[in-house]
Amino acid sequence: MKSPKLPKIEKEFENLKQIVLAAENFFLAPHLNPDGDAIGSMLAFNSLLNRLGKKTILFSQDPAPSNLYFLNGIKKIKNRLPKKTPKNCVAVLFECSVPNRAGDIEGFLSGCSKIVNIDHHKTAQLYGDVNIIDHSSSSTAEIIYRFFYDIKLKINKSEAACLYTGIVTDTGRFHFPATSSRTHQITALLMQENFNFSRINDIIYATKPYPALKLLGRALESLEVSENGKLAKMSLRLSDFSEFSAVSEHTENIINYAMMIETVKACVLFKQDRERITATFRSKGDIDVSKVAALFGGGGHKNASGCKIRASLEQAEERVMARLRELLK
Ligand SMILES: [Mn+2]
Repeated sequence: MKSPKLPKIEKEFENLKQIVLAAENFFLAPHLNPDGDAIGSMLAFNSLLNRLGKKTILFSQDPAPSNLYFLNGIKKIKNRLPKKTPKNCVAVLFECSVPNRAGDIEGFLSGCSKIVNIDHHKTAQLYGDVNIIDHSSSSTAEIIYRFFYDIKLKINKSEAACLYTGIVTDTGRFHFPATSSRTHQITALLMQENFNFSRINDIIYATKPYPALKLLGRALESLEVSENGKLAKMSLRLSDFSEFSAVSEHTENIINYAMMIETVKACVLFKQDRERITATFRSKGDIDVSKVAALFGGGGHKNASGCKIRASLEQAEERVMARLRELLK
């Protein structure tokens, strides 16, 4: 599959600069189930706009992860759309491959004068009036950093903390292959702002709620390997969530435990909620699990992707596992 020819990022930065300087009202939204990168990038960009005297509406249909509540401005994010789209409002979407990845915002968007699409995923479609898509960036935070540089605004301490959070979470603490020397250079520059990076890492990586640990135990108990140890599977039932008063957010990172098995090339975690099954995939090397996610209407990266399936847990497992076995052949 050939990816679409991307517009040059310098030119798109220039277009964004013109829009940012000209418009008064902005609407900012991350993808559903927003992560540290989408939220951190959005908050830093919000701060940039506010410093330029712009009015902003921050929206996220799903709540931001509760461990990100230390980020400056996060409490301004509303989970309800305003009744009316303000006049000449520019919508800026963070990591939304298509606009409805931000939720049910179609009506609101139709009243916006322009749409800006900022993303670093291969799944990004070019639906915006401005499309700032850069596959070479480890994170959207890296792109936002470059925009600060471009618009010649010196990053402040709280913006640096937001962008650092985006980079750290999206690179798995500088561990995933998308991490580049530029990622480290940008991080080094951010750290000059003297925010408490150690505390950020403590909050995100060394703090776990009790239900999350109990759920991890249940997932590990369910762990099975097949295809000569190449494929791993874990499952969490609705009853596991209710037993420990756990929510979906408590499953974060569980999938990575299956990847610790040396022989495993791909793994999947199935999570059951009231309406559907969420399948989360990870893989190593050239095994492209985003292809499997796409077959079920999902998306993501080559080595990290996911999808949602309306079926029973057993049916979803059967259908997805068959595709994963094909992929590993
Ligand atoms: Mn990201």
